[in-house]
Amino acid sequence: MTDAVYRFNSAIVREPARSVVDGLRADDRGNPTYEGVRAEHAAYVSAMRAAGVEITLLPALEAFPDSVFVEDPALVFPEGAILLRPGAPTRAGETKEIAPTLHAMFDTVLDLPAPGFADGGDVLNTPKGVMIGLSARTDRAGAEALIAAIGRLGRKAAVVRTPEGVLHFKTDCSLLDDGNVLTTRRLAASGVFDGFGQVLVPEGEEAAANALRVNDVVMVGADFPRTIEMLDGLGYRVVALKTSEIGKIDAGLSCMSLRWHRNAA
Ligand code: CIR
Repeated sequence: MTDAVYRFNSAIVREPARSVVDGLRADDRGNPTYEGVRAEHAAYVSAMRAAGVEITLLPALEAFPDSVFVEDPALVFPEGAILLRPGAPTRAGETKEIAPTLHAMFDTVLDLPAPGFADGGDVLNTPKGVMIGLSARTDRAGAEALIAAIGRLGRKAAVVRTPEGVLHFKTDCSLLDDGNVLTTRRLAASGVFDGFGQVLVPEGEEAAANALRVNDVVMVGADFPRTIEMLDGLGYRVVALKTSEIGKIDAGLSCMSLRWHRNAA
């Protein structure tokens, strides 16, 4: 058993589908290439393994362009998994696709009840409790139902706000360690991280806020040199990973895995 919320020994990932070029996005910055996404995904999987995580690799789902972003249709904790109800209609079916894997890997698998919606990208697990950001994908009913489900797993959760126009709560933040978060200025301004040490991403590198602490390393988008230098200077072991292709469809490093610490039976 481990307490640190960034200690992981297991993760589920899914191969990108060729249809990933049609992934959802808020602004058109051009399509990502399938080969580019594949390369970014492969490097991510290698970095996860190097960080000490055992990977369960699921096959691509052509019918779901965004299905490589397995973080959104489910939530996992050492105590059990929760099948979510993604807020984008084109992603709703991803839950059914990942359910059998979760049932095979967890003794406890809960369903988020209708009618609310919640995406895993809106959920940040911290040592002080789980934060659930309201967004265009996660509504009040979904967040409230999720708090109840998380409670059934023995954890506490609270609703917070995602800045206007930001896809997911975690688009703008990530946990660096037990007491510190990496966040954008706009999210920090809401006061949501009062009580945490807050490391602000440099202006112009907002997308770097979706970093990922995994065991002893912090994975950061390679296109954000000032953030990398800053975290390096603060003593974090940074692993830079290319995210420019997945970035075109509003994704970052947390989106590509479901991570947890699996306790020995
Ligand atoms: C979407 O809009 O759903 C995908 N194109 C990106 C999902 C990113 N997921 C995440 O931040 N957890």
